[in-house]
Amino acid sequence: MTVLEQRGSRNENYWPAPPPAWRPRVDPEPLLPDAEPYRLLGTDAVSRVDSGLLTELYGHLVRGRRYNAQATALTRQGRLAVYPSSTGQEACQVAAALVLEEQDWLFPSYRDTLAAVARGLDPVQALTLLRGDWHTGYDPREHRIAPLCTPLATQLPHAVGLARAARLKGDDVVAMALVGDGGTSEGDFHEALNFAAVWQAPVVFLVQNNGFAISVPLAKQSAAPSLAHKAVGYGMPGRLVDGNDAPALHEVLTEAVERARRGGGPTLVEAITYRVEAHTNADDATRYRTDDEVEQWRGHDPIALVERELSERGLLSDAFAQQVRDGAEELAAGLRDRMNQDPVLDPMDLFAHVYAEPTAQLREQEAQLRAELAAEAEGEAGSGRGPAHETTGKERP
Ligand SMILES: Cc1ncc(C[n+]2csc(CCOP(=O)(O)OP(=O)(O)O)c2C)c(N)n1
Ligand SMILES: [Mg+2]
Repeated sequence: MTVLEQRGSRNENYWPAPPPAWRPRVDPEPLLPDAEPYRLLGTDAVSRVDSGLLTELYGHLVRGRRYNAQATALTRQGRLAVYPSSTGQEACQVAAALVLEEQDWLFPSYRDTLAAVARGLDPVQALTLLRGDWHTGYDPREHRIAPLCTPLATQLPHAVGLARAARLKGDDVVAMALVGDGGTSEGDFHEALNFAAVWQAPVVFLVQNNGFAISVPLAKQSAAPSLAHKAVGYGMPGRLVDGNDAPALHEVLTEAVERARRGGGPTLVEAITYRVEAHTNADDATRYRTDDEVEQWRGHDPIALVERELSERGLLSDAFAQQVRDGAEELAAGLRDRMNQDPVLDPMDLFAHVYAEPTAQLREQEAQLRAELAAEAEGEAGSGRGPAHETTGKERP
C-alpha cells in the first residue's frame, strides 16, 4: 500500500483537526522488503517456472557472457575506449530487458549495454558511446532506450519524467531505470524516487548491488539495512532479490512492471549480485578485494544456476547447448568484425544535437574548428604530405 492509498487511514481521532503533515500516514509494513533475497532456483518454488522461459533466459545469459568477453577483448585491441563489464550481472541485465513491452522504456547506465542488447539493440550501436565516437550511437526514440548515462543516477529523474509525461498523456508506458549500489547515494536517486512516489509514476527502479562503487565496498557506501529499505522512506514497496537468479528476477520485475502499468506506482528492486570483473578495463580490482571473494561469487554464477535447473528437467541436451554456444559465437564474431572497421566521423558532429539553439560560445567554437579543419585540408593539399602540424605562434592558449 502506498502513502496516497493510506492517507487518513490511521489514528483518525488522535488530533481533533490534524494538520495533515503531522499525522502518521503510512503503515510501513507492506512496503518493507523481505529479510532474505528472493530466490527460485534451488528452491521448491522453481517448479512453477515455465521451461520455455528458462530456456529463453539461458540463451540470453550465454550470449550476454560472450558479448561481455568480446567487448573486453576489443578494449585490449584498442577498438573500444573503455568497457564496464557486466560479467556476473547478466541475469539482471537480461531480466530487466525481457520484462518490458515494446512501448516501454529502458534507462541504462554505462554498465548496462547488455540490457540494451537484450532489448534488441545492435551491439555495435550499444557500444558506440564507449568507443568514443558519435553521441549516443542509436536513436533513443526508435528503440525506447535512453542514452547510456555516465554521470551517476542522472538517468533516474529522466525515467520519472518520461513515465509521468506518458501517464499524463494517457500512454501505456512503463520506465525501467537501472542504477548501481553507489548511485543510490546520489541526490538524483533521492529526487527521482521522491517524485516517482508522489506522482505514482509508472517506474521500476532496479538497483544492481554488485558490491562495489569502483573500489568502495557497499559497507562504506550505505548504512541502510538494505538498499531496498530505502523505498519505504519514499512510500513505495522495496523488493530484495537474488540478482544471479534469472527466473526470480524475471518474476519480481514482471510484478513490479505490471503494478506500474495498472497505476499502482513505482517499486524499488534491489538485486544482490557481484561484479566479477574489475570496474572497467582501466581498473585493477586486486588492489581492493581478494581472489577468494571473487571465487565464492563465481560459485554462484547466474548461468550455472540456470544450467543446473535445465539439466534437472532434462532440457540441456548436447545439441541444445551447442546451438546456444554457436549463437553466442556468431554474435561475438559479428561484433569483432564490425568493430574492427574504422568509423567514418565528421568532427563537426560535435556540435550537432546538443542544443536546439546553439549558444554563442558553441557557435564560436564551431567556427573555430571549421577554420582549423579547412586550414589543415589546405596544408595537406599544398604540401602533398600529411596534415601540417607546425605551430604558427598564433594558436589560442
Ligand atoms: C556524478 C558522478 N560522480 C562520480 C562519478 C565517477 N564514477 C564512475 S562509476 C562510479 C562508481 C559507481 O558505482 P555503482 O553505482 O555501484 O555502479 P557500478 O559501476 O558498480 O555498476 C563512480 C563514482 C560519476 N560517473 N558520476
Ligand atoms: Mg556497484
